[in-house]
Amino acid sequence: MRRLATIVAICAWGAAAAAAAPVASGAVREYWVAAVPTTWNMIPNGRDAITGTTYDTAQSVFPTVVYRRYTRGWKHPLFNNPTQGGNQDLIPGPLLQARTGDRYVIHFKNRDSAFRRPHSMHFHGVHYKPSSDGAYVPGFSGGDADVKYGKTWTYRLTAGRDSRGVWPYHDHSPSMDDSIAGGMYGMLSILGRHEAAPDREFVVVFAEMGAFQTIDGRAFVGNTPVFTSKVGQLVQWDVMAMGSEHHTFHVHGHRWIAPDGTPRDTQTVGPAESFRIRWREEDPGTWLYHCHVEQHMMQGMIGTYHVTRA
Ligand SMILES: [Cu+2]
Repeated sequence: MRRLATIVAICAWGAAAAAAAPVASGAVREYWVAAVPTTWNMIPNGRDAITGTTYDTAQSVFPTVVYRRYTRGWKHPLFNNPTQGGNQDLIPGPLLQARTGDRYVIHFKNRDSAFRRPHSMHFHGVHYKPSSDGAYVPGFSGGDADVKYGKTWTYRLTAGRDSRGVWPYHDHSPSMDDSIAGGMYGMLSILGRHEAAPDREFVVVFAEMGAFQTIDGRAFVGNTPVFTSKVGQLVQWDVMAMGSEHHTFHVHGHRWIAPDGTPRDTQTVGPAESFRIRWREEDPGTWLYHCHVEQHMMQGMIGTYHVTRA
């Protein structure tokens, strides 16, 4: 069953990649997403590989609600992220890909049978009417912002010329505080109309979770995502932060060109800020990537990036 699910997920990602190819006029990107309960483990292997400190499940496991991608009609679950593109399952939510000029149609269902809280999806960086805002304003909001257990809502968004890049989405319902602390967030990834798609796309979400600092909901090397690429590939890092803290994205042995034309190897990112970084890979080896706020790194915000020769 697990193998079947993997194949279905891979096929879906193949289709998504093909759909992301440039077309003459804007395409409709239709996604099916649900809020689902899960029991999440931030440290599946129970240890910090760098210091040797061990953690038991009483410290690392908690019940929560997350976004999960589905096939049409919420029939079958899919992986949220591409293979080796980040933590594939549950946290963060589905990587919602499009190109400028496209329209998103995102069908959302609240399946939070554990807490039966209201939920929603609120998107940054795109154009929409108030009925697709997903943010709860007492006395003003409609069904978009307060989707009750068992109910659905369809969000309609447009990726404008000014939407190129990566953007957060997150729960903005009355239960948003609990939801965001529990991992209910994800990213939109929007390419330019005729822009080359990257060969590898990595999803990095910095967020505090209880006593730990996590990347894609995991803490410490061996638990956080292992990103992989080959020399010669165009790699793209989609980075964002959620919660209440600032983080410093850093990858060892690599540099990129900032918008002002200067080379960099760090970039700060605050709550709900996001950016993407690209380079043509030329440095084989196993490298660290991490938040360079030292305390955050020691509380789990660090992982490895593996580059093989072509
Ligand atoms: Cu940090």
